[in-house]
Amino acid sequence: MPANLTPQYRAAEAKFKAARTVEEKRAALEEMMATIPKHKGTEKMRADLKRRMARLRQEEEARTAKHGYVVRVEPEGAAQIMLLGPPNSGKSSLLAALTHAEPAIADYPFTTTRPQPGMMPFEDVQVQLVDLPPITTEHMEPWMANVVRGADAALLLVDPTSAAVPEDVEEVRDRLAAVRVPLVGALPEDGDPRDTPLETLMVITKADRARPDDLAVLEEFYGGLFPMLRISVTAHQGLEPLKVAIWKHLGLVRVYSKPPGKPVDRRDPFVLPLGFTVHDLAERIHRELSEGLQFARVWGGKLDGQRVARDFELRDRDVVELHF
Ligand SMILES: Nc1nc2c(ncn2[C@@H]2O[C@H](COP(=O)(O)OP(=O)(O)OP(=O)(O)O)[C@@H](O)[C@H]2O)c(=O)[nH]1
Ligand SMILES: [Mg+2]
Repeated sequence: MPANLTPQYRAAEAKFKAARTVEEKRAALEEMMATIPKHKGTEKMRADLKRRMARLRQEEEARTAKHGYVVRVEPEGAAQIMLLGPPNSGKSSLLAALTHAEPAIADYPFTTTRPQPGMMPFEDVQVQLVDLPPITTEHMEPWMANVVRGADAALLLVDPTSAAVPEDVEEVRDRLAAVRVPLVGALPEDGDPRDTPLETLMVITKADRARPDDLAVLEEFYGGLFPMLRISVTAHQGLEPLKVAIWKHLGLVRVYSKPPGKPVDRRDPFVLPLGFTVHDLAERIHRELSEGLQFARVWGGKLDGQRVARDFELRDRDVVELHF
């Protein structure tokens, strides 16, 4: 669906780009949020705006924190994904299986006490996964809300063999909702503006040990709320489908730029939110030149080098030749 951005939105965006101070940036982002058309076609862009606001808030908090320590995980790669769940649900095991990180894994609860990032290769991009301590009604690290808030998405890990399921999962959702980070299967059309909802995939772990009854309970509880996948780290089941689902869930597109008359560079795609246009890509590449963009040629889908306008919305795996 096309984004159909208004001149008011474009003006606010220009202000954001010109902004130097945090206050100016925040004001411009708020204006962008207020003027962006609210429909399905701008859903990912709105989520992107919220994340930028959340990150700005994190930066401010980090600067102004006087007591205790501030925990922050610098985002890297195409997206940042939080691993959330009750104790022992298999978060660290999944991080170890999908990245080169070597977290502590143990059969007792509360093994993980600090955030640990790792990079997950997926085709030609890298996605950052962040392993986190468990969340329960009695215990949530004080920095958790701040770290989780700026993320692009989350995996909610659930051990179907746990005697506490699904109450232990509800505890995680409740505690995060209480700090205004509700876990959602899909972004709400019009949520509470104070919330930063996190798009969440539910990952049922330990499939090698799960009984059909355990799975039926979870299916009944959460089937309508979250996309659900089953994995087993021990038996190497479901890990490739999980990676594909994570990428799809992010709603990002990979775009390869091609200088006129030269071959395409496929090594290092630009990663953009769905709804970004040829003009947005030009700005990513060189901001000063982007106003001079004449047209672009696109290869991908039905296009084989045809000219497209500046407001052409890019699709995953498009090859783009920009003409200034
Ligand atoms: N059978 C089986 N056991 C698993 C699987 N994944 C993890 N485990 C076991 O479950 C236990 C907990 O795993 P962790 O990865 O430490 O769980 P966690 O969610 O990080 O735990 P905390 O950090 O304490 O919250 C360990 O004994 C793992 O070996 C799996 O796919 N199958
Ligand atoms: Mg752990």
